[in-house]
Amino acid sequence: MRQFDKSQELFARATKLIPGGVNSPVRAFRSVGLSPLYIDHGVGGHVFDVDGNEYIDYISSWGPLLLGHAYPPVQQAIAEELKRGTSYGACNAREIEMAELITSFFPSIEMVRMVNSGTEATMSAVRLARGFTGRNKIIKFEGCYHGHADSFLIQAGSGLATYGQAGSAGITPETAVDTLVATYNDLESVRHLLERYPNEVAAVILEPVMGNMGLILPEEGFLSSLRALTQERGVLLIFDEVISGFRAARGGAQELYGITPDLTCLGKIIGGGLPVGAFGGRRDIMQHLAPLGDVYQAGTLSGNPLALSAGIAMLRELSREGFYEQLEEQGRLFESLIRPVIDRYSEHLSFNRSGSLATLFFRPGGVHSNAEAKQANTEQYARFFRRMLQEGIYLPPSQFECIFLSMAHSREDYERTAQAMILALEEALGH
Ligand code: HOZ
Repeated sequence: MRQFDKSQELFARATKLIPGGVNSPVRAFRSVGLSPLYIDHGVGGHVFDVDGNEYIDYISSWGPLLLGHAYPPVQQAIAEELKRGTSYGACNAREIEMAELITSFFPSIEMVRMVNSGTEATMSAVRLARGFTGRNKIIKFEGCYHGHADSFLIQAGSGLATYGQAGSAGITPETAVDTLVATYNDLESVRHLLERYPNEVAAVILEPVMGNMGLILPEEGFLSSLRALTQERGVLLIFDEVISGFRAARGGAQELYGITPDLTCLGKIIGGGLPVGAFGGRRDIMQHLAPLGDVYQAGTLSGNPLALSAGIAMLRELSREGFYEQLEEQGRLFESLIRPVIDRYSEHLSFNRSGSLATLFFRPGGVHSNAEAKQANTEQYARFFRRMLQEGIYLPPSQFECIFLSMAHSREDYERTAQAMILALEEALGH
C-alpha cells in the first residue's frame, strides 16, 4: 500500500490557513474521498509526491504540459530569461514574438492581447464583445467552463460540476440575468434564446470541444450551424480554446472543425507551465481595446517575459514538422491499449477521445451531452480513482475533468495503465 503521510501532514497545515486547504477546488480530492497529494516534482510524463511515490501523470497540469514535466528547452528558456529579470510592467520583445507565433498558428486571430490566465482571457473577451456590439447579454452552454469570472459561473462544468453546484454565491442577480444558458449540441436552444432576446445578445461563448464535463465532442454540423446562426444575427462567436488550443490541432479545434470564430481565448500551453492567457481575433473588434478604443483591459504582469519565454519555447517545439501527427499517434496508442479493458466492462462505461484528450465515463451507451455526462456514476469513478492511485496512476480527481496525454508518455505507461485498469474496474464496479 502506498503511504501518503507527508501529504496528509501538509494538508492538515494547509487547511488552517488556506480555505479547504487548496487554491483551486478540484485538486482538493473531495469528490474522490481522499485528501490531496502534494507533488514534489515532475519528470516527463510522471510526477513524484512528497512521500516519494511515483505516478504516471494524466493531468499534465490540466493541459499546459503537452511536452511533459521539466521539459529541457522550456526550462532553458526560463533560466535564460531569469538572468535578465522577472517583470518590468513595460513593453518587452517577448510579447511581439508570442503575438507572431499565436497569429501564425491561428489564422482567425489578427490581433491578440496577453493576459495572465484563461479566466482573464474569457472575461476580457466578453467585455470586448459587449463594448463592440453595444449589447449586454451573452449565451453560454450548460457544462462549459470558462474560468471563474462572474458571468460564467452559471451551470458551469469543472469544479462546479465536480461538487454538484449549479452556480456560485456572490454573483449579483443583475449579472446573472445577462448570462443565458443554452444546451451544447442543440442549435435550437441557441436559436430559441436569440429569438427571445432579439438584438440583446453580444456573444455566444463555448468550448468548441467540451473539456470541463469530461470530454464531450461537438456533433456533426453543430459548430458550423452555430457559426452561421451567430453571423446571421450579428452575434459574436467566441471560442474558448484554453484547453483545445494547440492541442486539438495546430490551430486548435477551429482548425479541426474548419470554423472561423470572431474571438478566441487561449491559455495553458502558451505559458509552457507558467501563468499566461491571451485573447484575440478580428482586427476590427480588437481595435476597440484601450488605448485604441473604449473597452478597458489591463494588467501589470500581462506579457510577463518569464512566462512568455516559456510559452515561446513551447510553441517552437510544436511548430516542428510532424508534431501533431505524433500527438495524434499518442492518443491512438493510448486508446488501442486500454480499449480491450473498456470493452470488457462496456455495460458500465463509455469512452470519449479526441487526439490527446480523453474521458472514461462511468455511464454506458456513450456520452454526447452534458445531461448524459451528469448521469455518470461518480461513486464508481471515486473507487476507480482510488485504486488507480494505489497502482501509481494519477487521474483527474473528478469524473468531470479530462485525461491529458502528453508527448512524454510512453507505450510502457499506457500498458501499465491498462493493467491497473483491470484491477481498478473490478473494484469500482464490484465484480
Ligand atoms: N479548472 C481546472 C480544470 N479544468 C482545475 C484547476 C485546478 O484545480 O488546478
